[in-house]
Amino acid sequence: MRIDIITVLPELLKSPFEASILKRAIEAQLVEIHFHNLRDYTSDNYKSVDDYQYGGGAGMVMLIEPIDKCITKLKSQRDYDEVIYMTPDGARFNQQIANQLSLHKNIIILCGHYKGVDQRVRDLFVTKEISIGDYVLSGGELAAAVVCDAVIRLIPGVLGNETSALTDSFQDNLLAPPIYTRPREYKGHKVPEVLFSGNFPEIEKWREEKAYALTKARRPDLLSED
Ligand code: 6GU
Repeated sequence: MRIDIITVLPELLKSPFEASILKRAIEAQLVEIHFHNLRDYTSDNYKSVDDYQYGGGAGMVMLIEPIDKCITKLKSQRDYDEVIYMTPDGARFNQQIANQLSLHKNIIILCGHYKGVDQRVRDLFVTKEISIGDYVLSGGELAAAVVCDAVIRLIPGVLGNETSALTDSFQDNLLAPPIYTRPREYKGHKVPEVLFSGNFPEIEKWREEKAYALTKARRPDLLSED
């Protein structure tokens, strides 16, 4: 998979890809990340990427021209499955969207900044708009890093144990059950006995019951989703 990220702040985005699982995924060539600084696509001496909005009102708007130049150049080099715009008014990101995105070959992620982009960018280039939750960040960069992390870990081979993404919270619309490791007893607090039974159907049943009870208590909304 190849991900091209268009941003005015590439430095804000780099570090999440330089550690742990994402770093290893890149080293193993399971994913390629390319950053594109919008300022490299400007046409005036000031390297403007934004301007005041027509009609008046607070906040700057990202210009269409540098974005057009960058996207058009990328599209001339390969086909893209999606051009994703990160924006607080996009569709709320979830595991299902992460699963879908992980199947793609090439995607572009455009990070919004200031008030956002000129509407014509959305009308002409963007195929999917994503928000990571109901709060406003100062830019789409951190949200893009969140989406990339969630997607990349789903690419086959990225996680050591292939099954471990399948047992994540949300994969079956259930939160994950409690997990334990040694010691068996810590300051009087014991690990549930069933986990030592060696009876795997019994252990699986316990985990399912715990996952269901936890989901019912914390996220009943997940149980009513299809
Ligand atoms: Cl994608 N961008 C911004 N600026 N704020 C957000 C967001 C995105 N998702 C949640 N809040």
